[in-house]
Amino acid sequence: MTRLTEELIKDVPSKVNSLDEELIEKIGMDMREFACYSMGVKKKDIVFEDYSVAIVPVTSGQGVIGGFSASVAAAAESLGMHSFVTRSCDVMGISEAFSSAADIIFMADDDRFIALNTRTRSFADNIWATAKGYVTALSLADGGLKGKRVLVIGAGRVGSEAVRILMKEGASVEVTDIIPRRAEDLQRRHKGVKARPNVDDAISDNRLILNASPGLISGKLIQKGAVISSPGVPYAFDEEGEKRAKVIIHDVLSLGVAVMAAASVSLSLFNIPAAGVVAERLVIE
Ligand code: 2YJ
Repeated sequence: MTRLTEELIKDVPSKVNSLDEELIEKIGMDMREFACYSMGVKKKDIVFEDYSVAIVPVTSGQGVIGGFSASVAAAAESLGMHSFVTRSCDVMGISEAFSSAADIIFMADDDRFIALNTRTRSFADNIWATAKGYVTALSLADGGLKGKRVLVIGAGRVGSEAVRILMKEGASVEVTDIIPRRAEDLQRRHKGVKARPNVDDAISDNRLILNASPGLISGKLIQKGAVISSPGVPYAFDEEGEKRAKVIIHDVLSLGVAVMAAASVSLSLFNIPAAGVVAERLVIE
């Protein structure tokens, strides 16, 4: 998974509020409604304002990313949650979050990004939340996916999870990756998934695309009227691609955080007391 950088997330806090307008235009829902819908709950069932969220900066691996914690805090605030970044990092930060009675603790190292619900002791994982959120957004933007062909670009962790979720939605899934073996692995793992060895051909053959790769996509390959949901960073599209596509849904952080937040809250709504489980395993399946 691509590591975020200070440069990639620098606009998150200032742009997070205008995301609502963009989402309404593209998928017919604002961020709160979208996050709830992704979890299969109604907007009125989650009172985001009741939740206190702590973000703990984590120094392990390549260390703290300037603006990362503040961006997660801004995304949680935009949902109506009360959020704060702990003064300390790591274990000291976690103890600070607990002693401040945070309901949900967000923390990320270079490999995992989780929202840990301190009431239910369960957690939502960013890889799952990103895949779930972007599949949901694609579905909303195109009036459902059942029986439709969708191409997943990138067979990494988000792409693989997206393939699994799309199959459950009843889509007919194609997958492509610059390393063809990875797409073939997914084909082997999921009955009905078709691996496409040539990335460019796969893109130009498909109108519905979920892009979970860090590569740039030439606009020449994009079909007119394409509907694209693109969690991949950096942003993959040029002017021509933007002109040809009907919709491109993309954001570096906030959408994933919103679904993680809704997932953590939904778990307490459903009063599921399980420890250390990824949200979907309980709520969706
Ligand atoms: O606390 C910090 O500032 C850092 N330890 C944050 C690290 C952020 N982690 C990543 O960028 C991982 N690749 C996961 C990010 C998932 C976003 N979709």
